[in-house]
Amino acid sequence: MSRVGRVERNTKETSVVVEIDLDGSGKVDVSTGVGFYDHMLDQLGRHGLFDLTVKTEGDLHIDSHHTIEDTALALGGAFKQALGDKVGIYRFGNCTVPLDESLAQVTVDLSGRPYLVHTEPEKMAPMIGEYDTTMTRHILESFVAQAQIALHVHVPYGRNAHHIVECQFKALARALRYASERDPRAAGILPSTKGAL
Ligand SMILES: [Mn+2]
Repeated sequence: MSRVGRVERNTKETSVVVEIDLDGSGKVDVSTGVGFYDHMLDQLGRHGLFDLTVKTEGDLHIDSHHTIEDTALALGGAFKQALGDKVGIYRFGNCTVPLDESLAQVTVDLSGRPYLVHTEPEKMAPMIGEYDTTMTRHILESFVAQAQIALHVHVPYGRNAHHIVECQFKALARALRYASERDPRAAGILPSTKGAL
């Protein structure tokens, strides 16, 4: 049984296609027109061991906001689709990832309810290439809203903006992988006493 998701999203601001295979091998083909964001989505696929295709054409003549946000929305939707009925998965996952001087701690519950808690250093370079660093929280909000997961992301310390953002995507990738992977002891079992996730 394959666990794949596909979302196509078209508005006057952006056209987005996202495909994800949760049981992939980290094969990534991403192009959003925002170099640093491509680099982050590459981390997500690689460290999540997801096969991930992202094609976004957005209104970059305005700025990168819609392009980044709408891609995150589609990614969240595709991830939720791929999770399917959530039978036999671990459900919870966490990972702490350092990147030189920066540290990210990510905890996830594939709960069916959207909730984000996010903290990162307030002082950070405002831009990384065309990537506005205030967009990281907006990406996580958008992803969480569509994926319907509880996500806690904390960067207790860090100095370099590139490192601060990248360690969050790496830890997110690994936490999502652990939570979505099949638990060999739980085959056929839904990880909820409520009977629904
Ligand atoms: Mn927005």
